[in-house]
Amino acid sequence: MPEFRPTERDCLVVIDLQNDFVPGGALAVPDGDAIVPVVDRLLDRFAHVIASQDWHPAGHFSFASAQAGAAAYDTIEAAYGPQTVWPDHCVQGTKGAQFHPGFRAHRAELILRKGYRADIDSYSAFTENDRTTPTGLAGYLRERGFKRVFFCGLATDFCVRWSVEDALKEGFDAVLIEDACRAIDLNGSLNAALAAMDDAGAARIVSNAIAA
Ligand code: VGL
Ligand code: ZN
Repeated sequence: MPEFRPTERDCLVVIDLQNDFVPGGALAVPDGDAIVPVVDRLLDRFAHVIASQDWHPAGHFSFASAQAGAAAYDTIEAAYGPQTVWPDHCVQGTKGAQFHPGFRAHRAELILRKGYRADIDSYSAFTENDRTTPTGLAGYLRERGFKRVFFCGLATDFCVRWSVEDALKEGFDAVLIEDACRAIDLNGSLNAALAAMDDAGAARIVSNAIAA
């Protein structure tokens, strides 16, 4: 039985469903493309959809290639604290930064780009990794009158997790649609992310719980 019937106060946020995050891409999330048909069904269940797009300038400081002596997935010390460094990915204007071709991104009312500042990464769609610079999404959602935000996309343990936690901090109800997400899972980061989202007060559901 569907438990969730989206209303005008609900929106679906699709996090970073981009070519570089699926198998074959520069920062492939294992099985990341498996969510494409699940997200596609979700798009028909929500009147309001927002998409985030990881959008880095070439040579972004979160790329291991920009940090002498660092390898991908190492942790470096940024001005604002520890930061994982990644393979070059989602460079502005490249194919890897484009949405997955199976994602009907034209359903999105807003495309929120993030990670475009040369020296700050942004996992969350709300607040950059310095934890102080806002992206503007909270204000947008409030002005639109949304109360509850449903999250899907890539990756569960980084950009989805940080977005869910920030949505709650900003006073929205947050719902993680678990089967519409996949994780990178670095050193147990998936279990840590699920526990953190639970503790923060997020609901966790499967996509079939949402009424068609
Ligand atoms: C992401 C690492 C770096 C994500 C983005 O979308 O989860 N992860 N940039
Ligand atoms: Zn990134």
